[in-house]
Amino acid sequence: MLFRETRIYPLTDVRLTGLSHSEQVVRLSNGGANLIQLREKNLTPGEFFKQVEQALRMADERNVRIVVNDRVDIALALRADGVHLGQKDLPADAARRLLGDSAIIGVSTHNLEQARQASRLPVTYLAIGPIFSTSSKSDSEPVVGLEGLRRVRDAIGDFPLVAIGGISHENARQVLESGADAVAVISALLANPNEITERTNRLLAIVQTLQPDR
Ligand code: TZP
Ligand code: MG
Repeated sequence: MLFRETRIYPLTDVRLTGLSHSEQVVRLSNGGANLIQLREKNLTPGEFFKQVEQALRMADERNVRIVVNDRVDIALALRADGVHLGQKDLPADAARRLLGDSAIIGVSTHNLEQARQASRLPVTYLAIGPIFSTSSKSDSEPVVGLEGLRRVRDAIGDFPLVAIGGISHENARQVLESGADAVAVISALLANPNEITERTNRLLAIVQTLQPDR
């Protein structure tokens, strides 16, 4: 199972770091991350394509799996490990048809009903958030909170669940104890580009002291 090997799931952010996606992959993987999502909201598709290509080269050498946010076409063309879809992106079953059975496919959800529905789709995991308030997403939905996260866990049984939004070194443990299999994180790892490796390493140390529930 995906989140047995890794309970941290960093996302890249070029605006926040001033670094290319591939440089972020290098720094995150040096800190121990082995599953990384490339998230891009500003570059052109052509520019993003080139950056994903470079990032995949770095990831291959380092045994890191790469999930591409939004762009099923780029993931398919470059044979990335998977794709992460929002509520308004391509339907999950279309992405599954294009990328095949072994692809990692994740879907974002923002409330209990969306999470229930996503758990019936042909996806590898679902993400729920924002758990806490966040400034990393411009059109962020209302916060779900730890209680909301627990309710989602109760509703979806063992379905792989990633929590996202406002997760930090201080609250990651509580988030995992509230039912998440993994924590997806942007600013807690990337806010200072010179500390990405150290912060990743430290978050990993915090979550590794917890035994997976499933
Ligand atoms: N989806 C829900 S919250 C969020 C995304 C992409 C942003 C998470 O960023 P941070 O900095 O870890 O709160
Ligand atoms: Mg999207």
